[in-house]
Amino acid sequence: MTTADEVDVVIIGAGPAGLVLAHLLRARGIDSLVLEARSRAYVERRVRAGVLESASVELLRRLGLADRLDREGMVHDGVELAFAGRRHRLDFVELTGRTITIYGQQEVVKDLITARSDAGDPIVFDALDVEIVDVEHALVRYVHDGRRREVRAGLVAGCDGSHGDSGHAVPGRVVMERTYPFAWLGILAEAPPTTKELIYAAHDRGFALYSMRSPSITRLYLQVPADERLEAWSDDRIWSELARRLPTEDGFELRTGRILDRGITSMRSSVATPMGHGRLLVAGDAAHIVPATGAKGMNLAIADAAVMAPIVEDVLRHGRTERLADYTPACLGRVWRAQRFSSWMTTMLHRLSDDPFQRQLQLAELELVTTSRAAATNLAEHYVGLPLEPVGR
Ligand code: FAS
Ligand code: PHB
Repeated sequence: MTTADEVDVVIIGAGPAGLVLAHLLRARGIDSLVLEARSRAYVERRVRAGVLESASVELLRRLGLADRLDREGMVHDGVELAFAGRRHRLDFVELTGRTITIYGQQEVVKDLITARSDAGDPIVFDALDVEIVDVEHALVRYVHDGRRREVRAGLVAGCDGSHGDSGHAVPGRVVMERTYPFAWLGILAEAPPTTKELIYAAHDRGFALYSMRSPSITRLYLQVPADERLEAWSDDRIWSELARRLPTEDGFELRTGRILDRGITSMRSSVATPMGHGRLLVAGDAAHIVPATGAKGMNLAIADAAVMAPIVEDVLRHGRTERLADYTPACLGRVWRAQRFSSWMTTMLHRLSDDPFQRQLQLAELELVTTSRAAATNLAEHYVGLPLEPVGR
């Protein structure tokens, strides 16, 4: 039994890209149907990113979606780089006049889902077998509660992440990618942060990142081999390796606690173009992946949505279908700037090999960004994020 529905836009995926797009479209009087493969409980507890760029925070504020973020988010004026046993602070406010906000991705997702539900707008959770039947005419099928459903739309937004299928509906899509020979083991711990800001540690043993989520919760990462298994890391081994890599010699205190969540995330970069075809536009991780070192993934997803929304309005409300061709070029400038920054941060901070020459180059790079104002400004500008207007190209 198939039940047909009609909607302006079908959005596949209820992550940051899909949910921000849904709210941006609503603000333009454009209705949408969000189809999410997982349950609400699953997407709201999935621990992922933690850093919101200033432009992302401002966009959420403009949408009236930042009340809890403004109450609970942790505003950071800078970041520390630790290497050769010492910590070096980069002052974002002094260098760029802007800040970042630490607020878990799952909290952003919760806020956006709650706001959408309160507005009575539909999100279909547990939507299975989502299929873009006709990309030229925006026809989508899916199964929900055992019933086959069909939706006709003006446009489809593929926001289904790095494992989603929507990008495969783009004929002749070119995927450029690189993988790194390591991954991140990440934990969420019931242990109060002992510093005000994040610490990126480039230790001889490997990279470590000291982050946080609240005054009682820390988020920590360790570089591990690309094929590492979580079972190989007991709690004790995780904490002792973090203590060896983080700058304890320089007065930093690592507090341990109950590990609430743990996982291994691959480190890879990819860009798939074009970011759309026919009546399909693709956003976020479904179009591009960045290594988490630059804290860009979630912010790029939000930026794609900000680019897409006015194009959707021009197409659906003003019949300007030529604007569909503007989407990919309007996103790619920012995407490649984020790829460059994330790749540079990743190769500067991680143990790449046993080659002493390479290690000396890394240390020279780290000394440069912590002593040269020009180099520090370049890092800070990309870390706090570029303004949401289209970038370059
Ligand atoms: P998302 O993956 O967030 O959302 C896609 C949604 O689509 C998901 O809810 C998924 O269930 C749904 N979906 C998938 N296939 C579907 C289908 N066929 N039908 C319907 N729905 C479907 N970035 C950082 O900046 N910092 C980090 O520390 C960081 N850590 C990460 C850890 C992990 C384990 C992962 C996987 C990613 C991490 N990222 C991090 C990157 C991450 O934050 C992404 O950049 C961000 O989630 C991108 O948002 P979306 O593009 O919305 O994709
Ligand atoms: C996080 O807090 O999850 C986080 C922070 C900075 C990064 C990556 C992840 O670069």
